[in-house]
Amino acid sequence: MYDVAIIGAGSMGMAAGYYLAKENERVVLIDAFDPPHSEGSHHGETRLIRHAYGEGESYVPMALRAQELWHELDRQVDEKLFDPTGVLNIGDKQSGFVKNVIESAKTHGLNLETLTADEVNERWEGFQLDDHLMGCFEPDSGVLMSERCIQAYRHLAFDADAEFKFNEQIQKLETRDDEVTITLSNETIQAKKLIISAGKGTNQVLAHLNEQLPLNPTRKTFSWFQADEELYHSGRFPGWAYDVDGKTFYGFPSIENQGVKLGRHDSGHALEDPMTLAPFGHYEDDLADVTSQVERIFKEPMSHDEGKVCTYTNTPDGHFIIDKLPNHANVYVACGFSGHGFKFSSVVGEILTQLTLHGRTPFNIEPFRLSRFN
Ligand code: PYC
Repeated sequence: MYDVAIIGAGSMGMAAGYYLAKENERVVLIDAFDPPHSEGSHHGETRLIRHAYGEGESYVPMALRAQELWHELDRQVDEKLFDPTGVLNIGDKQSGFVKNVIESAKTHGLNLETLTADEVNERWEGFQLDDHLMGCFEPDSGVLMSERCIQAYRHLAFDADAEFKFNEQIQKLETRDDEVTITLSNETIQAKKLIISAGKGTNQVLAHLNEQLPLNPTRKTFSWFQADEELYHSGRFPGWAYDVDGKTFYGFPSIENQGVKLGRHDSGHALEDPMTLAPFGHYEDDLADVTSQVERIFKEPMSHDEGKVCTYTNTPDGHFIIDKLPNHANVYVACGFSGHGFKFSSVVGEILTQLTLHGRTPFNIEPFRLSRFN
């Protein structure tokens, strides 16, 4: 009998697997693929970590703890996991995102520099922001190497005796008061507690328990552009988030000569079958969205190099779900990260560890409760 089974060993699940195994829990991680992989929400090499949080000031304590845990993880492995590029939050004065960034910094005493468009363009010559925009620069945040982070947690979890069942589909799932039974293709697993962190596949897992959550898997794209390394390399150019006229984008400097990466955060195509994604280029806006953004904010022309697709698992309000599943003892769900969750996966792993071990966490997870959808 395992202490904890985790279904979905992507960002959140792999981190939880490591922190639980480190606490000497007997842990099994189950995944439909072999993580890190490109079927979840952690591929594409990089993710931003932002501290002054445009989605709401209540995320800040989690963002700061997540950053501490990423630094700790970085020290435990040979490869670099975090690049301290800083992040520039761009918007007009009406942008709710930028207002939240400023509010977050004030409330939590974060390092934040507020700059006019001219000041931004002067400091980072690769930008050409319009006059009506402003930038809020967080020098302490930056870029996470997302696939390497999952790989690092995987190694550490393995070393701490976590067991892996990868490339496995759930055939059957049953919960009883003090026990969960999971049937895979060739074996049946029993555990005292269960964490479901299956990303876009969460409702497919929950269907075995006759449960469903308000999750809307959405097809998203991101692209790399060839850029002048002199202006756009990560020692010189920051990560950035952009909220103007209701359109939101995010982007990265060129890291390890890979070119500039960016994607559109809002919009996207709703997925009827979350397991089937049309390839990049299938829709006209796959390329049009990013090329128009490149022309809008960068000084230098850039040519499109490569595009990829991924899935956001969106909730109706864009906020996460981290909670106990009602009607099932000892089952926790962490899902609906709505395209801005990766940076938190270290701390979500810690929170899931606290919840499964003690039934509570010192972090405020009230905004992430399922009861908000009642
Ligand atoms: O939340 O910073 C973010 C982000 C980057 C890419 C998608 N979301």
